[in-house]
Amino acid sequence: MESTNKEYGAEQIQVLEGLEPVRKRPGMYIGSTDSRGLHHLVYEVVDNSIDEALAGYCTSIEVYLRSDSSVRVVDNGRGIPIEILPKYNKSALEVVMTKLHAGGKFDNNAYKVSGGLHGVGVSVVNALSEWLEVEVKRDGKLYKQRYEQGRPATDVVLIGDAQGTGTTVTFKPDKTIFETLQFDIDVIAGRLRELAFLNKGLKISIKDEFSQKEQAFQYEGGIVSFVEFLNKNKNVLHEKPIYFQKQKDTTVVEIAMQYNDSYIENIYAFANNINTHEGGTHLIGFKAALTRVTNDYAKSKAMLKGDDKLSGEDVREGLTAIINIKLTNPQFEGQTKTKLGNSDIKGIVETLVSEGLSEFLEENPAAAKNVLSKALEAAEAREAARKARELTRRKNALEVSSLPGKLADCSEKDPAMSEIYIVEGDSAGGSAKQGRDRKFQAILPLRGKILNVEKARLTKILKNEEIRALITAIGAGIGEGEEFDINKARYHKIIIMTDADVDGSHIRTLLLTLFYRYMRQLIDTGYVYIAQPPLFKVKKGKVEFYVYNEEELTRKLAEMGRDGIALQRYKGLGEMNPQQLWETTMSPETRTMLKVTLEDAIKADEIFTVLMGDKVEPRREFIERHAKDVKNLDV
Ligand code: 0RA
Repeated sequence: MESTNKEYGAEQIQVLEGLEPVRKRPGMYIGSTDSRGLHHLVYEVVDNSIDEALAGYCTSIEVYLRSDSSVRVVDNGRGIPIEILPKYNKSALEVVMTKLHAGGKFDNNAYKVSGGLHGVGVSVVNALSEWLEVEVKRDGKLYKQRYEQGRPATDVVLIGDAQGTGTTVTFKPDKTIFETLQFDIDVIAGRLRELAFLNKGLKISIKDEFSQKEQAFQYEGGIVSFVEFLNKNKNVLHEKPIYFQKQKDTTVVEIAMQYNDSYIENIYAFANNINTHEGGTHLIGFKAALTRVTNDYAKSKAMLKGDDKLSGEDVREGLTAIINIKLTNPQFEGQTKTKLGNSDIKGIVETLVSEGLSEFLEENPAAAKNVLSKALEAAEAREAARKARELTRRKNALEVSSLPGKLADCSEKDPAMSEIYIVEGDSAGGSAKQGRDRKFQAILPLRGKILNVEKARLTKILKNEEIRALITAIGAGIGEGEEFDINKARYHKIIIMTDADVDGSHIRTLLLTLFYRYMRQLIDTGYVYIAQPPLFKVKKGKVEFYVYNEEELTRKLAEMGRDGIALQRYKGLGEMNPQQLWETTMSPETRTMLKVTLEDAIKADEIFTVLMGDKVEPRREFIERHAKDVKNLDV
């Protein structure tokens, strides 16, 4: 911060006291100063407008990404009050913008977004911005104030007359604080769409002023529309989603759910509009109620005999659900502060969901029948799987080594230092085995395509030879809960190496689907990579080098001129000898690899459902829509 400012008055010093800790330790307030923290700034400003919507005064929020890296958020709420607060001898606006946690003092919205990293207040955004301008429309007038690094650069200025009410905040994140100023419109749009679903009727739009890309979200159906959106590419078991909203004291529980014929469980839980990625007491209460009510119903209809029971997993197979709760004093815990901790919420949610579900099942016998027969089928399959697993355990115990025969393991025993290359085909596998550094690189060749796990239940998946080899080689298990233990992973780099053609990309998608659906922690922890073999070898005289994509080739050829150039195109890994494969694709000194990250679970689910599921039309549309990004996509 500047210390040479001559007009350093008492008021400014007070302001500095207010926001200085934020600039000193930004991570404490927004989690981090990387891309994630940067995006948090936008969410924080939008959250303030959402609070106005929750209070019933705001119907529209517009977000603009501008080419100078600034962001503008426009709402039509009441407008931040501008009258002077005697206690501070400043306008309420300036206090809101320059004091930590000042926001909550002026209104009494009980469900205000707060807790964890959320609801830290728009003043935090101000503190971390090179500049911020706020415009307020109130009482027929337009007012404006500008700040620089959190300090007022102007007074609140009356600009002129105005129609309507609202607040516009425009800010440019401070490049001396953030590692990057690059906003990702798709990431922001994902969160805005979520907010539009959670706040029925609210209109939220985003426009990238540079690319002119624009999206708008408004859902009269709220979370019912959310569930329909998530299931749009799936075959549903009942046309109308189950929906209910119930309240106990100050806690409001809203649920929408709909089953489809897949084997996947897709539950998103929110508390006060925050996506609780890490779950928490509301999710536990929901699951407990679902398991109990479904079992009670099955018993009462004589669908279960004796002591037979449906497990939690059985009743959640093919379930898409949104849990949306509003509570006072939310406690957010966990690594990313997205786990709801309030212990009384479990019981409240369990009671209300039990009521809502029982009512639905009694009133909708046809839907109930479809849902129940799916769960009973899942239970049968689970029992068969248990028997199959016991069988393989006994079989494995008889073998000298349980590692697959095709695996050429590395000699290193520390997983953190070890890598495994999953290689398409025996011939490329052979080259990789010869070319590798056997100290820390293991090779597992795959014969042909693995089973499409999107279309099969775990029982069938576990019978697949190639997948079993993968599971035992990686060593961490497969599936949910105790069935998978990331700490048992035998390698911390799992590298998919396939040909740069249609078959190769198909195999890569099959493997990624397996990891995403059944070993997701491998992806979340950042263990999964995609090898980048070269597409071309260019030779001119004595100079020889590899080229990894088409754009690079065009550029190089233009630089060198085309005369006397010998160009070799690699269609498959098999065309490279072991030494070439090592130099271009496997040596840590020279290789480039893509790390697989899937930040947005909703988008990832769509991708895998569409690419590997059995509906043809959405797949064709998806591929046409993404044709530019994804070459060689054949599914
Ligand atoms: C304090 C009090 C009131 C509204 C707001 C803040 C407010 C803040 C933001 C931030 C972005 N948009 C906003 N809209 C409103 C209540 C004002 C009243 O009682 O009239």
